[in-house]
Amino acid sequence: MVIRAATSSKEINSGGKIDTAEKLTADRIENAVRDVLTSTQFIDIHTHLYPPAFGKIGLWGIDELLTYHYLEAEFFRHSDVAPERYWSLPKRDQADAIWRTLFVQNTPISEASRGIIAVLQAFGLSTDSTDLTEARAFFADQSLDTHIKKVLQMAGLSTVVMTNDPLDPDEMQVWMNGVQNDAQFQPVLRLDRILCEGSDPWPQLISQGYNVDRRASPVCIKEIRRFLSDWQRRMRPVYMAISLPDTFQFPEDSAQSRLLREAVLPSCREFDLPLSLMIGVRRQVNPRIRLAGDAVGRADLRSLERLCRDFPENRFLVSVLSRENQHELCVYARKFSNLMPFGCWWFLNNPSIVEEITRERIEMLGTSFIPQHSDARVLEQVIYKWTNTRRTLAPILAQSYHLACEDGRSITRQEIERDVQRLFRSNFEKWTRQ
Ligand code: HDL
Ligand code: ZN
Repeated sequence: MVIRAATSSKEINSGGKIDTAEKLTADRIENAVRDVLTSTQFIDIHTHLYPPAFGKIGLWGIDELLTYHYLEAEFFRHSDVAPERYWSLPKRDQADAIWRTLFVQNTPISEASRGIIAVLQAFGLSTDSTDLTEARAFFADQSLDTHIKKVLQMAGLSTVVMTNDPLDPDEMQVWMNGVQNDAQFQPVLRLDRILCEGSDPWPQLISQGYNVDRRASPVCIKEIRRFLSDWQRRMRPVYMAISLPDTFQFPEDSAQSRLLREAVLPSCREFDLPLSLMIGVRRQVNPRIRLAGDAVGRADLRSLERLCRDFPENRFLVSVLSRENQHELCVYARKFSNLMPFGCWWFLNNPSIVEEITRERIEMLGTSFIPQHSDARVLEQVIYKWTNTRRTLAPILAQSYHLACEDGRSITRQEIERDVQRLFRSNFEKWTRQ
């Protein structure tokens, strides 16, 4: 289903233009909401997408779409192919196996499998073929530059925000060689390798000329700040980011905690950048299924409370992975105006849960939050992820306006446009000083 500016529902006045200042009667609110959501270009504030200059790091096309770790997890449930056997297959054979199992032998009714159907439909491709011949021919025929522009236009996106890991060997090379800035792709400095337990960035940092050590000594702290300054200059990120386990505690007596307090937070203040915290992952609960092997755990958000309270000059963009943490995240957002909740992340990005989270956010925060990001890893996923977001949010937003009307406050299209701009653009632009 392709995002198109709705035309029939537009209320055209005698002058042939929409009267956006006109107070909407109740029966016209939902149409106006759908129309504004459809015709507004959003900013996708967290993805794993890349412009052509990043080469193979950027994923696109049917074989990558089908071997998405969300679908691999579902494949292992439906198939008796052992993970080890699956991993030994070439990518095309993996995609064939997933298509056959999830789309031919079973009905694609899960969120992730329906997404593939929506993408095929959006490109006018058959959605019930027994094999991938037609889809592969279509994608093979696309030139990436044009294809990216078309896909972002179909998804109703003006901009996508990347995830850039300065310690990933392939990605580091792209930055070191100097990469052309692409206005539709905004960089983010991702710090998992530095701040996550279990990672061992030190040899690589030392090889890049930084005098660091595992104890996070005062010299090391200074060197990590120099590293952050070098990469801020090279990358010009719109924020710094880290994903954290459900066990995340702050403060605690650890090198990571010292690095966060004495290097990362001061650097964010120095460069006036928000810090994105994505909290609640339980990494590799089933290593056999690799990227699909991560799970979720309820976090102790008192650590977030201490960060927001003790660092009022820092701005925090926060997404939490556990459904059980959502309500308290809203409450914390009411306590701390340097906390911006965003998205229905990963296992939460399903209509039943998106609805619950979005309704409680509107009830407690009005429009002072960022409803969604796609987390897309493969380019064409943004088509279905944003179609789903618009489809799920329209009735929720409309209902909020209906309640306001019933309580005595009428709504104009202009106000709906202002609210949607804020939710999907200006809250982020303001937070990142754009
Ligand atoms: O750490 C992250 O950015 C997460 O979004 C992971 O990439 C996760 O694997 C994912 O793809 N979630 O949608
Ligand atoms: Zn992500």
